[in-house]
Amino acid sequence: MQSFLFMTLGIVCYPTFGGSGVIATELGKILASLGHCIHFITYDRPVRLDFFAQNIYYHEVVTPNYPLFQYLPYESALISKIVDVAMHYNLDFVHVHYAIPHASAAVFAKQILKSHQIDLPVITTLHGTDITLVGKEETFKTVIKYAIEQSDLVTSVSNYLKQATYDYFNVQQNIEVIPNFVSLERFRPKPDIRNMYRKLIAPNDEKILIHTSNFRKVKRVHDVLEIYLKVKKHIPSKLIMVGDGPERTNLEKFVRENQLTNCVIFMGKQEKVEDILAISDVFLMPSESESFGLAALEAMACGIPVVASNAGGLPEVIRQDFNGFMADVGDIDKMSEFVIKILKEEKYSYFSINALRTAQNFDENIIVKTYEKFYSQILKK
Ligand code: GMT
Repeated sequence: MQSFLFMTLGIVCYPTFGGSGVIATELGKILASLGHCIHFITYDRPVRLDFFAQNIYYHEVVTPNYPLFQYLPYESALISKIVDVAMHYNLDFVHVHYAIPHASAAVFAKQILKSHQIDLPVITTLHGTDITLVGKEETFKTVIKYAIEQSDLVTSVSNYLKQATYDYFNVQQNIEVIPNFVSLERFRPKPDIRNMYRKLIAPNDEKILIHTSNFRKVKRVHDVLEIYLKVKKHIPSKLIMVGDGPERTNLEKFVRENQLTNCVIFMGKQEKVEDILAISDVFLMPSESESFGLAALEAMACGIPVVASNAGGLPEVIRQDFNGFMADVGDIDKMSEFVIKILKEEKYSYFSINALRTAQNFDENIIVKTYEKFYSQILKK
């Protein structure tokens, strides 16, 4: 990949396992490897920033406590940090991921910098729940709309999310769709890992279903268990649950009540998801809403077909009866039928190969190039 001009940029993101933080961190890492200078600004080391390399800096946002504060003023601390980094490291622009509070903080920082005769262009990437859940809260609406309109450039991760943003916020702003991406080097079929570890989970050659998420309501994790229960009646199988979150206790209760403790494995948060995907057969994503579905894309890159709901941006990633299947949100019967269909020996490799092919369209090397080109609009202005 050829870089025409080296840029110095700030990246503001959530440092967690969530998709927006993962995309922001991977984007920064690749841009740094291309020679650009990246300043991560966030409250903790991003989980995917597991090493430090040339051209990568990390600025921690610390929010001091004070007895008067019922809630810590993180946004104010973030604004100050963006101003500080922009001034001292001569940022060409800041790229913020997730509207709240990152876009609004960056817009405020831009205004402060203007009073010092410094121009800091703001690029905002909308990821999903910042529009479809948090964004729907009346309390945040005014701020999100303003932050989007005052950003210099805005991207969204799917056509669905772009339209949802226009529908909810009626924003006067051009929104460029740049989809999520995946490292095909990291997420790929791994026959050696599969041979070595599969039998630990499935000693009798059972099929393995997998779900990864933050176990929030929006993910409909209970549907995952219900789908599995139905599949298990027809096909000897196991279910791996990767991640953690508010629904976990209820899920574990369900597993115990249904005598599934030997069949459903809760693995908690995992850094090397790619190795767990490598031993799995079908990925489940029955979400209520999903702007893109990065976890599904990562599964596909490992050759794992997906059964999902046809919500949000998922139809932009999953093709019916090609790399997986989709059904209406909550249609557990259909989703379990689809899993059984995929697992039929004679059909499985068709879905698996198509999943791999689909993932190639979202190769990080292609999509990061798109971001790089997009950034150049700012520098030309
Ligand atoms: O899915 C989550 O709850 C995490 C969330 C986030 O903001 O980190 O993910 C959103 O952004 C991802 C990266 O762009 C998308 O792939 C996910 O589809 C999106 N999640 C939802 O829309 C629910």
